[in-house]
Amino acid sequence: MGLTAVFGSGAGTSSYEDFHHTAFILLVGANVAEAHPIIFHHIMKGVHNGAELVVVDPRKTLTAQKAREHLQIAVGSDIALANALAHVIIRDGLYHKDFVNRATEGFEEYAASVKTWTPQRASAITGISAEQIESLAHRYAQAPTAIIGWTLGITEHHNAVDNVLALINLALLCGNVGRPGSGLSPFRGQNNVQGGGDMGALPNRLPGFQDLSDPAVREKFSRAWGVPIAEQPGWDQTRMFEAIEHGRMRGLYVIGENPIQSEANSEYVRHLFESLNALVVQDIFLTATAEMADVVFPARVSFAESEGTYTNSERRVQRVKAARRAPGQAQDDLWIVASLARKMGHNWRLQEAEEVFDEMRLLTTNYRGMTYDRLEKEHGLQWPVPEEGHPGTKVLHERLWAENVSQKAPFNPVEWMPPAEQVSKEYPFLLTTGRRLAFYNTGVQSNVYHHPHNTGEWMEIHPQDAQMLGIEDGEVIAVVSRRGQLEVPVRLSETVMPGTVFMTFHFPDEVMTNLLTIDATDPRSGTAEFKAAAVRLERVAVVTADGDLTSNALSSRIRKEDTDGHSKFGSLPSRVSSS
Ligand SMILES: Nc1nc2c(c(=O)[nH]1)N[C@H]1C(S)=C(S)[C@@H](COP(=O)(O)OP(=O)(O)OC[C@H]3O[C@@H](n4cnc5c(=O)[nH]c(N)nc54)[C@H](O)[C@@H]3O)O[C@H]1N2
Ligand SMILES: Nc1nc2c(c(=O)[nH]1)N[C@H]1C(S)=C(S)[C@@H](COP(=O)(O)OP(=O)(O)OC[C@H]3O[C@@H](n4cnc5c(=O)[nH]c(N)nc54)[C@H](O)[C@@H]3O)O[C@H]1N2
Ligand SMILES: [Mo]
Repeated sequence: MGLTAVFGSGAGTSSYEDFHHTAFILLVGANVAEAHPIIFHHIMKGVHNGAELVVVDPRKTLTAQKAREHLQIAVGSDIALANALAHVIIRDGLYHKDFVNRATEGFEEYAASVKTWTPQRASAITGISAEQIESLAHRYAQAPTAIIGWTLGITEHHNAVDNVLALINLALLCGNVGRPGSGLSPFRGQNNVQGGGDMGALPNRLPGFQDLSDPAVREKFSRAWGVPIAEQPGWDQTRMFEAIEHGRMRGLYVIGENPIQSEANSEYVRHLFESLNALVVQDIFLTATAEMADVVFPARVSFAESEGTYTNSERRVQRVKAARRAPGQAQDDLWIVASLARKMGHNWRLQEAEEVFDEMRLLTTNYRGMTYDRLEKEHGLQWPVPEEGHPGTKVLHERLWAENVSQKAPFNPVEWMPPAEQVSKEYPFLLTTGRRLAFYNTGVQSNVYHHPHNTGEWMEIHPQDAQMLGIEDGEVIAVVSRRGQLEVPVRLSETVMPGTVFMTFHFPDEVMTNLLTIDATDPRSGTAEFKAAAVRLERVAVVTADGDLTSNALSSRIRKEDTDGHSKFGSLPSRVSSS
């Protein structure tokens, strides 16, 4: 949303290769070492070549440990930091005046908006010293080239779009976009998030990010598909959930997601799903969501058995080939969707992946010059590739450096807002959630094998906080938020700061983290604030065999048998009624 608002397309502007020769890499809310190891490899190559790496993260992550400087920022305060950096850069005249005049608009208003954002003011909010802010501002502005990379520490907040705009403003200010070695780089979560967007899996866009509100675009697709294209955008997930709540949506078809465990405030999500007339789930595993479904479509063909393409974070469309044949009569997602359409009376042919790709080429300029043959020979191509002779595009928005810039990039002044939920006497800790290297999202795909590091969920808590609460390393404690509660073993760790605790959401069958998280969403992007929920921690007293009250100290994971029957642990009963 942020990138589209400023540049007209929602994609990272630079290439992995830009990390190799940039002077400065600023990572904000991104644990690249654990969540994007391939990209991290490119970043470390840059560091090896002399790039300065600065990491802004509330936790001392593996990524932060590799940085020249780690700024341990308070959760949800990134706009305060970005505005203060801009304040210093403008105050000291270090911004790229030529670029700002030529390629941007709204500078005066933006400069006025950061006027009050002194490093002192930001320091009080972020917990980062004013000196560190001054110094970072100077180093970022004076670096000949610089890339800002970010992920969920920025985008999983109730003011996610503002968070992103604050970072874009900084890059515009210093001319750090649209040229080699400089750029704005959101790392895509899954292997094909970018590809999903490219295909038009967004409520207000058609394939190639073409705008649904443009009559010419609708006309084009309407002719190609032989059906009228509705003018009004569809619903994003937040809107759908609202519609279910109000009885305006009665059926849901879920493909390749496990929302009952991955959505924030999962007790509420479960309640919504139970109220549906029809829930259809299409997955390669029988997930907790599938267990609730009226109908399950087994998509038994996995990535390793499929043909197609993936688009990665640098817009590179890459050919994937089936490495093995799918078992028995297993069918892939494309076949299932097409067959369903046929049952519904539409005359869809059962197509091969390449035919779908060729249709994409026909209807979108970004893909026009790509063929399966080229993708294979040239190790993927970066869109836009407007015609067959085109080599692909490494750097987006080079037009901003032209003599006469036709479409200027606007500054968007943004104000800091605290997380939706503040700590209070009753809920004195801020819980932030995220990932660990050896596990994947809700664990459906990563918990099926046994791994020596598979110790289950634990909560990271600073030793100082643990001492204050009288909690020992390995002890199982209760965690309570306004939405739910659960029990989890703790690990004392200085990777978090006092007052902040960290959990993953990788083991929902045992520890259902999303019972705690808050479903406050950004009204524009629809993303929930997974990164900030106020919680209270309580010792769990148990009665021992001889009648004593002791704390329940367990160093191993909570076993499934211990938690079965407690709905709060997320072992979900099947649906009561499916009428
Ligand atoms: N191993 C592994 N890799 C994965 C995944 C996985 O499950 N496992 N999932 C994939 C997916 S879907 C995604 S979207 C990506 C996500 O990739 P990342 O976004 O890198 O992963 P997270 O751990 O969710 O969060 C990143 C960091 O944000 C920090 N953070 C939290 N709150 C704030 C804040 O307010 N400000 C700042 N500056 N930082 C904050 C956290 O401490 C954390 O280190 O990973 C992908 N890669
Ligand atoms: N607390 C907390 N919650 C979070 C987050 C967080 O940081 N903290 N992060 C959020 C983010 S960024 C994300 S992306 C979501 C992820 O949430 P989900 O996408 O719901 O989680 P996954 O476990 O990745 O589920 C993917 C499903 O797709 C299935 N699948 C895999 N391949 C195929 C296939 O080829 N075809 C079909 N049909 N199915 C397939 C898998 O079996 C699995 O069930 O979680 C969100 N939830
Ligand atoms: Mo994600």
